[in-house]
Amino acid sequence: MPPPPSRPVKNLVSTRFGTIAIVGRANVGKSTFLNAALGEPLAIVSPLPQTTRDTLLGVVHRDEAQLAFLDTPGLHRARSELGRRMNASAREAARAADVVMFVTDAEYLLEAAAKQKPLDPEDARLIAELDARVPALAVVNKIDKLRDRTKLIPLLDALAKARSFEAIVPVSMRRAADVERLLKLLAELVPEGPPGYDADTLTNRPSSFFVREYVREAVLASARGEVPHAVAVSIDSYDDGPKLVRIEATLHVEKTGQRAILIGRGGQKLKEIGTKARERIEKLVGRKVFLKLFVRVTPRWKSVPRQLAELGYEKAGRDADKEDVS
Ligand SMILES: Nc1nc2c(ncn2[C@@H]2O[C@H](COP(=O)(O)OP(=O)(O)OP(=O)(O)O)[C@@H](O)[C@H]2O)c(=O)[nH]1
Ligand SMILES: [Mg+2]
Repeated sequence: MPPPPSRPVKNLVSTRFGTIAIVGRANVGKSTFLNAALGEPLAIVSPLPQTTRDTLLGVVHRDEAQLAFLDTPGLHRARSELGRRMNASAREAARAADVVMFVTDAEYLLEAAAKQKPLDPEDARLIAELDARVPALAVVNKIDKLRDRTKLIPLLDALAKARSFEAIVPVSMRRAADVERLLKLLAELVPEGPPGYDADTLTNRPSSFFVREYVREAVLASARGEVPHAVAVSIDSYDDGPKLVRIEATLHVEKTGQRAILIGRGGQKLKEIGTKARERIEKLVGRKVFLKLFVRVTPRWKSVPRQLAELGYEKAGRDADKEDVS
């Protein structure tokens, strides 16, 4: 299997290093931040919740610090073993990190205030779960969507009351200056020490992981309703030639109807998904890619532990068996 993607080596020695877990509810913009911080779209992003299913490492190399980000699945009310594993993986990352970056959506604060509540109940629960000894930053994202930003300012106080945060920062992850500001703040919060990764390390996942993710991202962009969440991707073969990478992958769905939707009339939908995914994979591997996709019904794959493991969704952390309450 090819090595994980890397970037050209910059000659620098940072004096600070730490892991930063990016945690929050689904769809708040955690992966958008990771990509902006890295300067490349490594993580998959979509307007649908529960896009990220696995914790993903992305290492940002700066002169002043090396920041090892862990982008995590959005904490949510789990309805399957997959959902429980996703939540467990996010909690595990938060527990192991030097710094936690808690992300929420500005609209959640406004909605809570409209209901006479200080915080969104799921956000409140999530903040309460964070280890009080770990320094944490609160990030209120998507302020670009607000018509009147002044309304948000007094509401930020509710976050300060819920926990001691190093800073509470309203941002738009779509603004480079805001992302830069967060990186500066985080670089000051991580411990002093030598870098934990080589200067060319971007992530620790192999290319095959990103192939699965980019196929899933194409599905998230092309299919509607329950279908995107019913899909898992497995790699059947990966032939790494000097000029061409040949990949065969299977899209697993839960029901026959979902299979028909993904294939589409005359195979049109599957073709559209394949083209989108192929273009994204070609950028990752820097070569031409031949991608062949199959669709298979694998009933209840989200709930059967053996199938989850086969599809790459391992059990994470010591809470993996804990009853989920978030
Ligand atoms: N308007 C606006 N949209 C944003 C901003 N940041 C992220 N988004 C959008 O919000 C949606 C969700 O973003 P993601 O980065 O996938 O969110 P996430 O927190 O990683 O979601 P999960 O992986 O499902 O937990 C995408 O459509 C993003 O383009 C922002 O600052 N402003
Ligand atoms: Mg995500």
